[in-house]
Amino acid sequence: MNRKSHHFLRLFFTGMAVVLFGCTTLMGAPSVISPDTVSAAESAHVEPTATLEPQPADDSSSGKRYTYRDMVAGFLQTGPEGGWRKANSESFKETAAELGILLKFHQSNNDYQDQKAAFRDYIDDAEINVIVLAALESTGWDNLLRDAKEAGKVVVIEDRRIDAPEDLYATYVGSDFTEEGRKAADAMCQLLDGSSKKNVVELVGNVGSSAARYRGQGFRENMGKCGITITQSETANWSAAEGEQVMRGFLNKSADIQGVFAQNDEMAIGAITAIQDAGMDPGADIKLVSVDGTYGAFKAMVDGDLNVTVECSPWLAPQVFEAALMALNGEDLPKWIPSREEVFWAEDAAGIIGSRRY
Ligand code: GYE
Repeated sequence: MNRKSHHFLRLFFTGMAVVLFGCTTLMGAPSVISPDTVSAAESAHVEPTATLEPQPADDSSSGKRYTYRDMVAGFLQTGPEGGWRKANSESFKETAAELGILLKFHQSNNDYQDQKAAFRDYIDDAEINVIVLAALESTGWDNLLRDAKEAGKVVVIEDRRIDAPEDLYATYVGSDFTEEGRKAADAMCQLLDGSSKKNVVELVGNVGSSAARYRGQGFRENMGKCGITITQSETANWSAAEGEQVMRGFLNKSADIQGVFAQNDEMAIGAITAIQDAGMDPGADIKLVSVDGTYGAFKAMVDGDLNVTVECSPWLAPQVFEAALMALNGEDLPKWIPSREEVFWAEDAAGIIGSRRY
């Protein structure tokens, strides 16, 4: 499809977005870049929808002033992993349509080599001026980042941190995974308060990801406060099916388990099935703490099967696109723009579940 037809489609979808999404403006909302700026909409967990503000005229004498309509973003998504990932993808598709950004979307089916090959394709794609990466693995990106920089592309890392020189990308937009781990351990300490034993098993995300590494690190930093011991730990690759299978293995090895730390909600939901099949009461006999704050977790908390979920917001696209536009216009950016996280307890779930978007 040539650029003219792209342009027509973009105008059409943009017009539709203006009609469909009403007049609350992302552009008019306080900037989402500053980490402590939390709009009212965000605190209600409803993404501020964007419509098209009149863009600054391109009259700057000192070179081009980019607007969202000039942005062609190549988004490198990981692959299907459950509620969090689905919401993260929706955030980019919905926000790009609202802002009039031409979004090229690639999901790698959780195949690291595929994701790196797609990154190379985006570097070679002359239309693309912004590349957004949700990295499957935290290492191995330096050469691609260097080539992207030399090709004049803005790169924004979203969702998962990477280990690469900071000058090779504009910024990282995402969570403090270590703090999420600390919060999970603090919640488990509260849940096990008074218990004579505090044996906890850990369901780990995919081992190479920064989310898995730092959540585990944070949990271990704080679990000592109350004498928690991690007796078994194994990857279940973020999935409910593997979470169930690994939890069965844990229970077969020893039923002397007082808590489960699941590094995401999907794996916790799988573990709940395994605990029920073992004739035990999840949420009571065995306490469960997970991370993400997806709808499935709220449902499990309302059902009394999950005790706590530590939020990790997937609605990152507004912050990502705003940072990318600033980078296109040569504006300075912090090297990390944190997303906003809360901790949700089962006793509050019924009153919140109705307002959750994912
Ligand atoms: O916690 C998990 C998803 O990278 C923060 O990836 C994300 C994690 C999230 O599979 O559910």
